[in-house]
Amino acid sequence: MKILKFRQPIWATRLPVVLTATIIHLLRVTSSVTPPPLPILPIPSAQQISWQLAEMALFLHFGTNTFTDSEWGTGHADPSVFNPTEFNATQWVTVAKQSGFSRVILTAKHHDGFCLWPSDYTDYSVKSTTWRNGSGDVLRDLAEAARIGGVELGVYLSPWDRHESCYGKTLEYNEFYLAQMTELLTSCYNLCFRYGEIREVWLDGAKGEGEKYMEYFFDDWFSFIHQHQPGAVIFSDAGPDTRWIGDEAGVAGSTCWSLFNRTNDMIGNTDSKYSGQGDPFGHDWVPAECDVSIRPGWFWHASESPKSALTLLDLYYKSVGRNCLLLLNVPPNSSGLISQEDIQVLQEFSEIRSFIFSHSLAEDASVSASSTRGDLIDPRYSPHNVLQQGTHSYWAPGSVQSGWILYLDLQETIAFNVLMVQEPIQMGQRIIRFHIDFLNEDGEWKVAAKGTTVGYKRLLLFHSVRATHLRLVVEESRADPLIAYVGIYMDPFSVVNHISELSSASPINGSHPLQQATNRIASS
Ligand code: FUL
Repeated sequence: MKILKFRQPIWATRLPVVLTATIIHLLRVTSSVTPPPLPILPIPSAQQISWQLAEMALFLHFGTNTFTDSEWGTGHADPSVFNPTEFNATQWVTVAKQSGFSRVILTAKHHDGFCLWPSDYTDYSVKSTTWRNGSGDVLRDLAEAARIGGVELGVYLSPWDRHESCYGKTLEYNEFYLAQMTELLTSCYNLCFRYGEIREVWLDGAKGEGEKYMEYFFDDWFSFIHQHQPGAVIFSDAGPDTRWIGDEAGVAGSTCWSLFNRTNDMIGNTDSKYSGQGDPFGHDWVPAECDVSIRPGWFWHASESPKSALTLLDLYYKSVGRNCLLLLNVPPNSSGLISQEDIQVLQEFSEIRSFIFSHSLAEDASVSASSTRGDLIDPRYSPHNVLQQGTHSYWAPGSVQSGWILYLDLQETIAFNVLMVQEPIQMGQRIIRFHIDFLNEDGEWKVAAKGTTVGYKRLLLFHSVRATHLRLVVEESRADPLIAYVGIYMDPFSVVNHISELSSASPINGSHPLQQATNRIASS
């Protein structure tokens, strides 16, 4: 039997396509689209944006100090002490990934001068150890594990070198340092594989008192690093790409600008207040990195234990939540592995973060604004964009408006105690001061929390409020404020000392904080 198939005529199958194209064409000719507002300078480079989006990086302090129970090695420890019999870089990378860190930074050389890669320019390296018969290379294994695990790699090459005999001789040492940097950043002279893409180069001006005077040619080093690894950001006390926050406690100023004047700060001699807050009038974009160790020391010591997961949560609010990157040091132990106690804490920290932040309680809100840029039907600048995760889309107010307000109708009464706000930093950092209000039962607007700068991400923790209607009011801004994201959350773990400030002490002692918080919510 022959089956006759019904065939649409060609013109009918193409009709929907033709109609859609015609509508788009009509829209184009009848309404002109309002262009985006101009960015306000300075703005970040593409590398700085991708660095900031990472939010957290894991610092790995490892070397002879790990075996000699020291922090600042003298530079004269016998290299044979370095013998991490169970060394496994894949474990380091797995721990980083599973706890939400997408970048790892290794102390390729710390102040003692011992190199974790077989440098041709010194005999003080893994080459002179019995570990793997002198053919091991910590950086090579880490680079390989990071590449396979999809984690970004950074290196710390300490300028201060207590081993190298030419340290103190300006030209000689600058050549020596740059030669070592070349080994880290480029392929070797016969093009063999070295360490692949390096995303961050970390260096500082730390030096003990009374040590030899040494002038570092930072500008030469920085140009050279950018030439060889264009995807890398350079960290130092004063940039060029990311700056030190000015303390080793992992805490940023509650006002924190990515704007900065590089010429106002000197590597090795920073003004911690200036570094901690940045500069609303700064000409350079140099966002801050908050470095802190999970343990009291930077290197592993058998006698020390890690901070609690709730302390890490507090640090997260005070670093990532204040427009910075959190660089958390988790030092591998003398067997060459990250210790179980540290892994346990990192896992809890990760569970707590996803418990609080995986869903905004405002995700189904309806959002309106005091004004909106462009045509009302143009979704480009719509207030509704602030519910979308990320910094790509944003709400833009109409030009030259004096009040900048976003209204959120949550559709039901919701209890929350954390606000997250983000600016689209690709357009520059703008907001100087803002507050969040809720409508109380008497129909009056009450302030829930106040904040100053926002930048990439601002988290405010406050006493819990229950409300159906909220408004975010931008009080002062360098230019029309643009808002990429607004989210509200409930954090049952932290305690508020006073509005907008967190306590560092945890209210919950003992076993697993997640379990305790869940019990607390269930019984309330
Ligand atoms: C400082 C160093 O002196 C410490 O040992 C540690 O490496 C810390 C991250 O930076 O400048």
